[in-house]
Amino acid sequence: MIILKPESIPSSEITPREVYEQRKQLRRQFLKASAGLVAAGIGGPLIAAPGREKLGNIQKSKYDPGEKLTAYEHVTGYNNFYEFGTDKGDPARNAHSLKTQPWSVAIEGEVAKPATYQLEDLIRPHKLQERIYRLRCVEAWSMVIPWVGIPLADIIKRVRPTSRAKYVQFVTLHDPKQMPGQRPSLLGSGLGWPYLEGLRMDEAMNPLTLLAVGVYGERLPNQNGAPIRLVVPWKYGFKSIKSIVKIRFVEKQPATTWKASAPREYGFYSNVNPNVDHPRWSQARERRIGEDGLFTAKRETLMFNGYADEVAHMYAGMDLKKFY
Ligand SMILES: Nc1nc2c(c(=O)[nH]1)N[C@H]1C(S)=C(S)[C@@H](COP(=O)(O)O)O[C@H]1N2
Ligand SMILES: [Mo]
Repeated sequence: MIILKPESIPSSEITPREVYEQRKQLRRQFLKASAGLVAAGIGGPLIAAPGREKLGNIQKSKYDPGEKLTAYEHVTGYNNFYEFGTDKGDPARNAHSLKTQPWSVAIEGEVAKPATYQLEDLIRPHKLQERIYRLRCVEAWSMVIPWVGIPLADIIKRVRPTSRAKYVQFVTLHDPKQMPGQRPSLLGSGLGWPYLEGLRMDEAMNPLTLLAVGVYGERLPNQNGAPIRLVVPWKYGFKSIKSIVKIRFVEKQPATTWKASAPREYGFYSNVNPNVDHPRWSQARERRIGEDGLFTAKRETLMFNGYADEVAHMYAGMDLKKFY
């Protein structure tokens, strides 16, 4: 278990108005969450209903774009998690069948000590951080999400990859009994299972890359990839693989699900790039979930989703039209 201590989100002494408003909004979400628990007859600050469990001891981080947070209902109600169906509402409806406790994560391949860790053992030595990141889906919508997690780099340093480790592959749980979207079906997504993702070692070690265990100060709801998922904010959302059971260090660029399914449309890198269109649509603009109305202007998509200062150096000299 991650040790749980109730904690409200403190506001720093002086914050720009927008950030302050956002803090207020975040606090309201917390109050709403606790009200829900009391209404459910569970009450008490330490205990939460299944799927609504506060995480304690969360360190604030500098990662905060200062934009309005996407409402909790959208973050947890509008999801892509094809293991539970292809409609945006399917994961929230269906992911209750995922059993997230106990959960173990295998660390394999080119590492000093390959081992299978109980999730708690993987997480416990590290301090949880809140990081507010933009998430830009390849489908041209975006959100601003307050994740809770630990930098992937911290875990990688602990498991000590060998010098042959050039890439990291991530694997989602494969269990059609728990994941209806993995059962053969005419209405299925057509994706192969398990869902696979990968990063180059420098991308995996980049300080922005997060292993998330929570959102909005609470343990991840199943539909968001409980109990542990990746968040790579400068890449299209599909790189942020959910419900991870295996992290494998490898020499060669590993297979990834979307590239395997449509290599002309999805590449290994999948960096958010307004200048490289998807073959079937433009990537220049995006719709911010929750602010759409008939007259709401779409937002310009930013190079590397706005994280160029932190990540552009990793792609210096690469033709990003070729390495999409
Ligand atoms: N295992 C798995 N991980 C996945 C997906 C999926 O279908 N299966 N969808 C991806 C896509 S396309 C997006 S946009 C993000 C969405 O994360 P969220 O629902 O927490 O916003 O998860 C990504 N991770
Ligand atoms: Mo996505």
